[in-house]
Parts: sequence; structure tokens; C-alpha cells
Amino acid sequence: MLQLPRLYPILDAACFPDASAMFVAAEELSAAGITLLQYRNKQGTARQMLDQARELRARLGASVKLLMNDRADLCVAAGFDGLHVGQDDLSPEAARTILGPTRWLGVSTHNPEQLAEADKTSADYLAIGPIFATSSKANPDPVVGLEGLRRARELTRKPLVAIGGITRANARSVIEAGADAVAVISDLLRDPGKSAEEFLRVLR
Ligand code: TZP
Ligand code: MG
Repeated sequence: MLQLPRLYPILDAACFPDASAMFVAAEELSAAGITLLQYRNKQGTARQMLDQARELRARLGASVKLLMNDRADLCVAAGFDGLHVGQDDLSPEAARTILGPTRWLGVSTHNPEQLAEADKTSADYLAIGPIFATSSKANPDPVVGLEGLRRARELTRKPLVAIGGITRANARSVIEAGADAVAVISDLLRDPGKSAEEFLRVLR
């Protein structure tokens, strides 16, 4: 079973004025010591996404595992280490046929039914959320809360990632409720290096 680092930053292209600002943030996160990063781009074309993904790979080297959001084809084309799919993307098994056996596959879930279903697949880790209110996702599912996270923990032995509204102030409580890792977008945006260092400190 895969060992996830406790901090799982997500670089969302929509949160940056341009691609160069996003690359600078990625380098700052890497310098702060993160070892896993998801690239998320809901607005870009396939070609823009592939170019940006390759640039991330080139800038971050092998010390950071890179996961592509949504797109199995771009994951493979960019030489990424894994893929994260949601409920409206390729099914985990369809994604697996493209990824092969060794690339990491993560699956987003939002309730106990989806979690139990995803647990039966070849997913390497499961995500559950939103744990808290979030403004980083369009049309988010209902908030799961720490209590929902505790229940999710009982439904799977796969590594469990908590997502949605997680900050340096509440991250510790999320790990204590049973998450193996916290996925974060907005609380890493302002001064990414310093914020990542603080996350890593509270999650130690
Ligand atoms: N899926 C559930 S919540 C969320 C996603 C992609 C957004 C998380 O962003 P933030 O800013 O850390 O709440
Ligand atoms: Mg998706």
C-alpha cells in the first residue's frame, strides 16, 4: 500500500494570474519540502495542460510526485506519477487501463456510498470531502465534517485524503479524525513556501 505524505498540495491554475506565477508557486512549495503535488486545470485546453504539466515536471524534477487531475491521457503524456479522478471522470477501472499498474490512482468521494464503492476498485488512495466549506470548487457537495471523516475512516483501509476548507489552523484536527493526508488549495496561495513550511510543522 502506498505511503502518502501528510501534506498534499493542489496547484489550481485558476488561482494564478498566469502560468509563470503558478510555476513559481510550485517551486516555492518544492523548496519548502513538499513531496506530492496535484496539477488541476479546469479551464485550460488539453494542449495548454500538457505544456504546463511538462513544465512542472521539468522544474520540480523527481523529488516531487506529480498527479494530474481529471485526465488520464495527459497524465501519461506528461510523464506524471499518477492521476486523480472524480465521480464524473473516467471510472477508476477505465483510468487504470490507461495508467497501467504502477502509476498512482486517487478517487474523490463525497459520501459513504461513494467511498465504499471506490474502495472496491484498484484506486491507490481515496479522497473524501469537502470536510469544511470551500470556495475553491464550483458546486461543491455538502460538507462532510470531521464526524463524516471519522465514519469514512471506518469504511476503508486505503490511504484516505481529506479535502475542502483545510487550513493550517484545522489540519491537525483532520489528521486526528483519521485522514492520512490533507489536500489543500487556498491556504497555500499566499506565500506558498512559508505556508507549506507551517503545514509541514503542524502535521509532523
Ligand atoms: N474537492 C472537494 S473540496 C475541493 C475540491 C477540489 C477544493 C479544496 O480547496 P480548498 O481551497 O483547500 O478548500
Ligand atoms: Mg475530476
